[in-house]
Amino acid sequence: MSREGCSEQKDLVASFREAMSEEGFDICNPFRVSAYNELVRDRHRFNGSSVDCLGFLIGNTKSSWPHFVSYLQRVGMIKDPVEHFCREAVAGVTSQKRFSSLNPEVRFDFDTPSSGKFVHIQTAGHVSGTAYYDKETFWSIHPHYGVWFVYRAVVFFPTITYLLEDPILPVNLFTPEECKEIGRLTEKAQMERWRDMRTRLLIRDVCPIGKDKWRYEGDQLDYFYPIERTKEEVLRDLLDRETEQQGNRRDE
Ligand code: B12
Repeated sequence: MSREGCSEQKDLVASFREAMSEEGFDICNPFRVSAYNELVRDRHRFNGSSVDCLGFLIGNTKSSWPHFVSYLQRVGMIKDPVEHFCREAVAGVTSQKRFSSLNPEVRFDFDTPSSGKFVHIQTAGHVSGTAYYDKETFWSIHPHYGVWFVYRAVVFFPTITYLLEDPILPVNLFTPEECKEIGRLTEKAQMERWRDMRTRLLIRDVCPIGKDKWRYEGDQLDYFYPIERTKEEVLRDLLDRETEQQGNRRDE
């Protein structure tokens, strides 16, 4: 491995991370795509390249919410605003000349198997060293955020050979009791066809890691766990509040 190549790649990682963080994605970790391909089923592999290429796992914690709110205020009421926000924000980075010239390919967590672009994002999260994927509970657990984060996308750079050191693989931080409780609640949620948001929230609340600092709150909690208000109500409240603030600013 050439030392220049490796330090160049470290620069690429640093600048890609910074650009993603400016868009609200505070999780952005490189991984060896062949390590991902070795674990997943054939149909979930990334076949864009035969070489051992570089990928990035993109995600966010609750810190991204203000970025989403600004986006919403710009676009107004639309369907699936989080998906649109993610598409636009990721494209805001990958379309920058310094990255677009490297021909990145993006896959989102919501890309379905039938689209041919599905990525098992939790495996990418695992091999990037971000969070341990527990195949028993279907949850990924991060050492600081616990389960209070989401994965958004994977960006593949098919023309760039992975030259970095392999990330340290994360360890399972769930206790056997937590696994059992998550399993029990997941069965309940399945019986309810995932319709009762209170059960879904109970599942996420089982593990104490990161809860104090990273658990969603306020509008963000109500949006992702519409128990107190519907998603539409949360969006409308956010937009009404902005209109009100604009009015106040004009009156000052
Ligand atoms: C389909 C899906 C659902 C379905 C079914 C979930 C399921 N696991 O079966 C439904 C609609 C029920 C659902 C619900 C929710 N989901 Co969901 N969902 C997904 C989605 C789109 C695909 C997951 C999937 O199909 N898994 C089934 C198969 C493919 O996984 P598998 O059997 O383990 O097989 C793979 C691995 O075993 C791997 N593998 C094989 N050997 C090895 C060895 C090692 C070491 C490793 C690492 C991997 C590995 O190979 C296989 C893939 O080829 C992912 C996003 C994504 N694109 O990945 C989000 C995702 C799993 N969901 C997520 C979330 C947050 C939720 C909800 C909490 C949402 C909510 N607000 O309530 C709920 C509750 C989930 C829960 N567990 O309680 C998050 C989880 C975040 C985290 N910290 O783990 C994800 C990652 C989305 C995201 N944007 O972050 N979800």
